Amino acid sequence: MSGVCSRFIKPLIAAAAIALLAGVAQAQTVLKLGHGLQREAHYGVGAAHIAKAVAERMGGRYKVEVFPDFQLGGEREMTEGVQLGTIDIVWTSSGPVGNFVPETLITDIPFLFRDYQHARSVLDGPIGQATLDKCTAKGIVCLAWAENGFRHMTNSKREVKAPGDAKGLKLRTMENQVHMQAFRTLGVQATPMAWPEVLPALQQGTIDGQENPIGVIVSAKLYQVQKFLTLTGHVYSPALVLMSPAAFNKMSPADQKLLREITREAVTINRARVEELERLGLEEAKKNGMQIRTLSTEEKAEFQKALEPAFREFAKRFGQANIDAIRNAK
Ligand code: EAX
Repeated sequence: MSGVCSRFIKPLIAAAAIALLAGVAQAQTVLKLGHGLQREAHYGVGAAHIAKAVAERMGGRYKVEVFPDFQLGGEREMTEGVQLGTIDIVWTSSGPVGNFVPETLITDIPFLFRDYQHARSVLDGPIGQATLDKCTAKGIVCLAWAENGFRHMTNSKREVKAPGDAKGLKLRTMENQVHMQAFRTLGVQATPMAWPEVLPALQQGTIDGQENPIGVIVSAKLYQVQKFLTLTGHVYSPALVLMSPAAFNKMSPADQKLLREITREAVTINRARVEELERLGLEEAKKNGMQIRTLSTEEKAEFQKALEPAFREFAKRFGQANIDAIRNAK
């Protein structure tokens, strides 16, 4: 009897074991996360936390695979991928997102945020949440506001210490209507371009300059092709962690909640890295020959004054009350 049993039982146990393993293996969903910076830069450290925490805290149901350095395309292209469901998660600057969720554009207005604490407090508060809630209707799940940092101007032609010095420069901007309008108001030849095209364009001299946070400037080693850096801090550049509804809606409510929690943890790491790179990056830029100009409060006020025609347009577009609610938030 035992011979007969074992002849039947063993294969049954083996089959059950295979089915169980296959079942567990099938249950794991791989989520592709794309971003545009190096693994050690301020998006990369956040993305790494998401991948690690998901592996450790979601019971093997999910695995996040991170694709840095624009492996999945430019930020506008990756945001489109989230809408189409070809990319599951994207960590992007707010730059191109305004083309999909226009409500985010108000956060791109120059000189809107006083400093990092002000920006984070507004974006993590009711104003920021109300904007995130607008994403769903546009076919995107906005998991959280993140951070790119205060943007500064670089160019290869001349020192910029007043708005007039920027006039006529061919400056790459993000594909962002607010930024383009602001720079055109300064008399800059604003040239919208996806980030992966910028370094080649700077190397070939088809553009004179660009503007970005220190972390991006230094991570991309722009000091190799840009001589002048002016610390204008003209825009606080938020970032956003976006998810495809196709992937998000397949998650259980508990897993959705846990992923949002993990993403908020990742944003804390991202924000700390922004400030760390800003400190370290200035040293590195100086060491690599960049001529760095810090603007006095009065000089910065000159840029704000020169932008007044654009501010009038932004008031019409977004409502002065909405702009003041952000500007005056504590
Ligand atoms: O998000 O395109 C830009 O200038 C962004 O700051 C960069 O891609 C990082």
